Amino acid sequence: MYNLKTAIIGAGFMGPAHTEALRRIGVNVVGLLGIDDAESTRVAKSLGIPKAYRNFDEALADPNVDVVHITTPNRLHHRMAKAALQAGKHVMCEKPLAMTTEETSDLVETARKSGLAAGVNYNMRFYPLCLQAKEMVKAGEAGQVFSIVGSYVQDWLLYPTDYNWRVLAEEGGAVRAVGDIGTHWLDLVQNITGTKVVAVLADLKTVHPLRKRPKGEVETFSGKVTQIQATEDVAINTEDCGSIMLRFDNGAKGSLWVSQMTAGRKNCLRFEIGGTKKALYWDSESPNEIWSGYRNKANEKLLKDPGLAAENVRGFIGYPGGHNEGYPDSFKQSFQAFYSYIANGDMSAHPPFATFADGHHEVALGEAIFRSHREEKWVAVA
Ligand code: SOE
Repeated sequence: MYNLKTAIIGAGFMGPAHTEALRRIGVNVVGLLGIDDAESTRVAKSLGIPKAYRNFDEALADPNVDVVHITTPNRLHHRMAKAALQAGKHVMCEKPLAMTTEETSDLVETARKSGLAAGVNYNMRFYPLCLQAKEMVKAGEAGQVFSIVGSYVQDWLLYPTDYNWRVLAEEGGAVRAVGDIGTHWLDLVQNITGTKVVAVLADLKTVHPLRKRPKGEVETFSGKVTQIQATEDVAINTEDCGSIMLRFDNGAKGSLWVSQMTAGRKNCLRFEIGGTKKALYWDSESPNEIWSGYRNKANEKLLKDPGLAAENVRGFIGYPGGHNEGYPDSFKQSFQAFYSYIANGDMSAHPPFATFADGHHEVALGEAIFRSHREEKWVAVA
């Protein structure tokens, strides 16, 4: 549909998720690179991708490739995103954009100079009712927003025998639960309310300072269903959970609880936005409904339905009301926004997807949260 060809870099949880979403919008995925030859070949074959690259340089040198999706461990994002832009490819990078603000500011600059499209896959923005919440706030339906609270909780790292590259600071960054999932919540609520977090006060906790690392890598979420044989002890210095108080630039106050160890919560992002006219509540485990709370009349529950959505949200809804949409659909819509932007050709327009500048702000937030936790004080976001 877009006449653009794409290479997927990374073959773990995200590489196949990106591939599936791209195919749903008619993008041709021409090649894939995994961690080694065996993984590249196996995953490319299982997804029916024609080319299994042997290394990153080969992917960049492929004249067929217009767009590169980076879905590797975070440690590699900076080097790869920079090289891809310099090779003239548009880049869609998984979150977080990179490990430090030194890296992300370099990427913002590289993207600016390149004149190419550069996005970060903050897919949560693209749940239809999150877009609807944004429209409600923009239209003044909530009144003045003064509180933004919520959580993002999962349970796939509950046991000390649960392991994945994300738990290592050198692979994923100094903050882990914050950098892996808290960052989604922070991007989402700022995008909905049109605000920016300006200061944070964080209190983080590593529940398992020692985890059992299986010999060989473990795919994200797959520890729950895989029998692990041999393991070795590994010291962990990233947080399993924590709370963060927030100050927003419009004067709103807020708080976020983040945890990858809340038993029974599989992948659950919740927000509650308080305004002077109404409150809004949404839960990613029931993504097809959004609650509006009122003081002087009955509360409302709006179901996802293109006929009931704001006009500019309709284009991001793939199915009629009653036909539920969820996680994979949010990838589809995120990429639809990104590829339409490329096809449109005006790189100065403000896109609905998260830009590298947004990704940079998120990493700056992560650094402020880490510093606040270590120094036990409020920290302004640089
Ligand atoms: C693992 O915690 C993870 O896959 C995140 O990395 C994703 O960004 C989130 O969408 C689901 O959980």
